[in-house]
Amino acid sequence: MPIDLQDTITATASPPGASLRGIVRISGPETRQLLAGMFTTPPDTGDWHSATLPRRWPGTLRISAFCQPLPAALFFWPTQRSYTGQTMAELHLPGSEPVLEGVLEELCRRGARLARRGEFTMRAFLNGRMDLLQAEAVHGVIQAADHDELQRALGQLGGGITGNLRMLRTDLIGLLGDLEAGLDFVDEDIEFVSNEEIRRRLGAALQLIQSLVSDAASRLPAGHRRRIVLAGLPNAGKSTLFNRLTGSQRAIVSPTAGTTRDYVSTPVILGNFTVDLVDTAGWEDTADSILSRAQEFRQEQIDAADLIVWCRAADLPTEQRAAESQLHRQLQNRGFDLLTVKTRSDLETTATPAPAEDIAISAATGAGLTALTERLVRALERGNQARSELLGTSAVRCRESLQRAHTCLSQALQAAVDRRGDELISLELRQTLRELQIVLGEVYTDDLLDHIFSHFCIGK
Ligand SMILES: Nc1nc2c(ncn2[C@@H]2O[C@H](COP(=O)(O)OP(=O)(O)OP(=O)(O)O)[C@@H](O)[C@H]2O)c(=O)[nH]1
Ligand SMILES: [Mg+2]
Repeated sequence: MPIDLQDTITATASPPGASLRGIVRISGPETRQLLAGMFTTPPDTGDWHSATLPRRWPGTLRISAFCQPLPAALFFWPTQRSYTGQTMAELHLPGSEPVLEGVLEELCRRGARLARRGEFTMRAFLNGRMDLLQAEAVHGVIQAADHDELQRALGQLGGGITGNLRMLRTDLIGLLGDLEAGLDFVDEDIEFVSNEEIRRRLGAALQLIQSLVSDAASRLPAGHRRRIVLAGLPNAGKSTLFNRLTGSQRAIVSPTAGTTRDYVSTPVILGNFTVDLVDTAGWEDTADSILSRAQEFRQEQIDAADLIVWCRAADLPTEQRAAESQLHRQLQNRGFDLLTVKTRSDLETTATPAPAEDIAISAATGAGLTALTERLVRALERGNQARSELLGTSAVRCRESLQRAHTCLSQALQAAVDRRGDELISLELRQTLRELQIVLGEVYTDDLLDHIFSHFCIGK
């Protein structure tokens, strides 16, 4: 999409459908003139046309399509100190679709054009009101799948990570300046910064980038929910547990082994997280085609799982235990995050001790279910610790640059340790700074902006 900041753009900024209040947003150099013939304030409230400070103005709006003036409030930002970094206004009106459409038509008739997806936020970015990480955070706040993701998006929007990266960049620019100044005086043996100091500063920089690299590697795109998959042998009580945890009867339960064929997935709230809970078919060898399709579905779900809850019936017949343990071990060996649950614990007999499990529950009596939920929340929090800063969408965009910045910094540090000369360190530092510029969105292409902002909604 061509980038044009001189057009005056408009869009509805409130959600579709009838509501008490609807909002039409306008941004661009012609905002004041466009509204001049439409919006009027009562005589005692002053003249909004000559306003120099942002303010709310009560009044009425005249639209040629309607006979009566509409009650409206105008929020007007006359200068560049607005969300978009240019003159901007919001009309707060009765939230009726025909009213909002009428206002948009009138504004377009007077010279505005309809805004594209994310165009208000793109203007904010292009006018320096926020950096790319913050612009991505605006989308993150809107799309947040749960409380935890919302917190991260708000942190990024507030500039937490940007602040750290900017500080790092300032320090690296300072270090580069010292190194390059030293290069000019290399014959006179003047040292602007000691080797020890270089190593200390590079080490600190590397630590920050290292944490961002692992953070970026593990982030999911915004709005992507994590997946907890219930697995185990047929009749282990997976579907019964699924129904208990989801408070539904979505999964069919029966004493016949092999009841679940297709998998069933439902979002559930666990602490601050919303996850997809998935019930799968019990694990069995089979030549039957429907059954084997069910086993394929199960395998797909297992492969996509963030956490597997392995269900092992307390009354599992002794002759099945060896095979069951083998399957369990296979999953462990493949490195899955696994929580082993002893199900149907009310049916346990003391005759033969069962293998050790993490936790025992009974879906029939409700025993252990609260403890299981707590364990699941803890497992989700554990999985979250390594990924505390970056939003998923930013992580996907920045992953390669962060990785390259990390490589350059490691090489710079190694060059300092080996005392291979300040030219080499400078070279690596220059490349690191270029990668940081990409992360902060100071270097970008139109295609990249298109890609980022096309995921936004219109009016944002
Ligand atoms: N007593 C008791 N029975 C249970 C418990 N959990 C499940 N059951 C019973 O065990 C049987 C199998 O339960 P399901 O939930 O269908 O087991 P599943 O693991 O989904 O089985 P498949 O879909 O065949 O793989 C049903 O008759 C349930 O009523 C429990 O905690 N206590
Ligand atoms: Mg089942």
